[in-house]
Amino acid sequence: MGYTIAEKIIKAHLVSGEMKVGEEIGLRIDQTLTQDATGTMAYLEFESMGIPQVKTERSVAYVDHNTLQSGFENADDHKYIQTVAAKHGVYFSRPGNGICHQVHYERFGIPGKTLIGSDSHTPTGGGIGMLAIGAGGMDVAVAMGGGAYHIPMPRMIFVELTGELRPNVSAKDIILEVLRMLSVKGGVGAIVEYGGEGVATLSVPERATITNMGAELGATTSIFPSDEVTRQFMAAQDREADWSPLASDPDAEYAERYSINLSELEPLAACPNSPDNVKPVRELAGIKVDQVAIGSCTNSSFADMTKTASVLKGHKIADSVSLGISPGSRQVFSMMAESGALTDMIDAGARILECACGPCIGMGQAPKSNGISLRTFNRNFKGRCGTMDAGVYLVSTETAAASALTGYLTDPRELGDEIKVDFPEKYDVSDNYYIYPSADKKERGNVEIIMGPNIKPFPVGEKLQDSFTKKVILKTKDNITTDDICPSNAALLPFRSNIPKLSEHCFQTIIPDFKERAEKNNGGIIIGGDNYGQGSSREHAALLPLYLGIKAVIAKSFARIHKANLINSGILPLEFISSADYDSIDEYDELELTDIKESLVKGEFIVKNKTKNTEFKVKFNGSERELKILGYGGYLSFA
Ligand code: MIC
Ligand code: SF4
Repeated sequence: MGYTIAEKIIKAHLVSGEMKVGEEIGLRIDQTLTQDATGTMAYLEFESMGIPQVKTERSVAYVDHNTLQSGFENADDHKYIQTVAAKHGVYFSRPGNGICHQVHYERFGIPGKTLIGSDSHTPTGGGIGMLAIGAGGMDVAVAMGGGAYHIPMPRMIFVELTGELRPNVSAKDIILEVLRMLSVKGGVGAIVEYGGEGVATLSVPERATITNMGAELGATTSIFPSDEVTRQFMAAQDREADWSPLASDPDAEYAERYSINLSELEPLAACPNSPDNVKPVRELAGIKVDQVAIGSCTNSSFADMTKTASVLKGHKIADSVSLGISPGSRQVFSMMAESGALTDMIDAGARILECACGPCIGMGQAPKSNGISLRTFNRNFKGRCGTMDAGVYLVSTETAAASALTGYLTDPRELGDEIKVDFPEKYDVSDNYYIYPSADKKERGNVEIIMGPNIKPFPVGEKLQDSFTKKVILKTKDNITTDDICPSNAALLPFRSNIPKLSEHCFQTIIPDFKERAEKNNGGIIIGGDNYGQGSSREHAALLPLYLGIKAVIAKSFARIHKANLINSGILPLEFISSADYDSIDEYDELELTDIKESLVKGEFIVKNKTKNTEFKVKFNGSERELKILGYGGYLSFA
């Protein structure tokens, strides 16, 4: 039997386990990336392991999320990351250099290598043929220290692309179509591979748009072959020597197969408040738009910026619209200046923002009350833009730019002309925004780590108790996001290094008093629905509940990264066997768990609902390694 692309990379990096779907495998990790919002925790964790130098081929620390610096907190975090990187052999990408995923595939991504990053959109690197996976900070810290990264062996999904995109339909519409077909749960436990004749018609940045938003499918990662298009892109980035071809075998087997005829696709939009709530723009045409935001790691390449500029050139944006544009990287920004694209945008009335995540993570540019915001981003969860009652639509660059001119949600095919871009033969490559670690290890060792007062120690779990009785202090519905558990916006992002402060806002998008409930009841248990913890990789979504005394989350199912983060924090992630049991529980019911250690080994627990005087079964679906981590009360006590 032949291998898929991902299976080939996994096989070449396998350090433990068997490649059987669902069984835990350990992978050797070639590269890691962190960003600042998850990076401070990851480096604090790395430091607590006492390993002097990172052991990967390349580890990069990006600063791209918290660049607003509304107080000293962000700047302190940046300094900490800069110094900790210099000390331990990590490449530092300064604020202003761009969004980690965009910069990483431009500068460091290598086909066939493994990459894990403390950010859920790390799979962007799949656009260049890497096995790139989002993880919690602790797992990235372990990989930096040379440890394996563990995941359940994913099943393989194949998406065949046939035909060719018609004018003004784009890669974003392809991934929105996949989301429409598979939903935000459809990729859970899977790797999505793209193939077919349509692949050769897509550039690396377009492929990266698709693999980026594979995170919204819940997929472990997504990947494209490394082919002639990849070679040309890497040559244009002065990195041809890093290129090698990579394709699946003709007889590779996939658990699921889908096919998309690119010639039949039309512009699509994900409507509020979920990336899989997808409709044709044609059906939404005419919705009045207050804000348009172009950028984020999904659509901020030079091609996206050139398309935007060509739509705006010689026009004025609608009076009712505020248009914000954030280029993805210094390279993109510099080339926009060089090519005149920047002038076209400014002349049309656009607001040019820093090369950073910016509005995508609520760092500024919140829309007005009840505002309608069109964004080329990847997530439209309620409140994420900074305005709770805003309606956010996720669209392609073409749709966003066209709508900025008309003031209404507009199908870009109505513009008439084809928005065409030529891919540059040479990208502008410069290292001026990087600080490379000293080649002299002794010199690295002498670097003083600077830590501001906002950086507080992270909580560490207690050894697992064999029984406990706790109240259900929150019962949630399906698809709860880590943005719900640990909200992020301009006011809260500065506190990513300060768990006690951040814990005041735990679950704030759902209830105002989670912390009080936890304090009054001496911690507790959370009941969740399906796909609990989808979205961002932020391990804060496990650390805040840990800090507040949460002992277990019992859900219908978990999102992969969040489940790993709960285990690393020593919180039990248990799953309902029958959804009727989920229905039978009410908030403040008192649940008793006994014989915990034995039940973990068996994989099955009996939970007593003392309030209702009933019993029900739940399961623990985890590896022996995870069982041990839970036994010790989290990864740090286990290691
Ligand atoms: C996101 O897009 O939600 C983030 C912000 O990039 C997160 C990371 C974080 O919360 O710091 C992610 O996707 O993992
Ligand atoms: Fe940054 Fe948004 Fe991408 Fe997350 S999704 S890395 S916040 S640009």
